[in-house]
Amino acid sequence: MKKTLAAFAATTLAAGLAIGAAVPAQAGIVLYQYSDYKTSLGDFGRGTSFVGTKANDKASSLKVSAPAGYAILHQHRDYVGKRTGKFLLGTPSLSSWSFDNTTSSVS
Ligand SMILES: [Ca+2]
Repeated sequence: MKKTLAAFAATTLAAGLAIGAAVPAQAGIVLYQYSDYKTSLGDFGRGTSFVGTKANDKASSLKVSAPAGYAILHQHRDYVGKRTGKFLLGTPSLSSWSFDNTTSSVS
């Protein structure tokens, strides 16, 4: 009985660590394809050197929450090109920041 419980705990812990290391449950920076937080493109974290082909140059709004703290959007991959300031909460309209359909990386 004791041995079984220990094995279960070890398995659960290993699985939790594996999931945590690979993809955080909540990265805290959700990009949306349209303004006013419509149609999620995914939840990204700071340190996203490329948002992926599906989301590239498509974001029109974003929401920032823990654990991200803030988000800076970049025009090109690897954090180069034009950039935004720090979004602490996000914005319903990236076009008002002249950054509509532009985001390729996030820091
Ligand atoms: Ca871009």
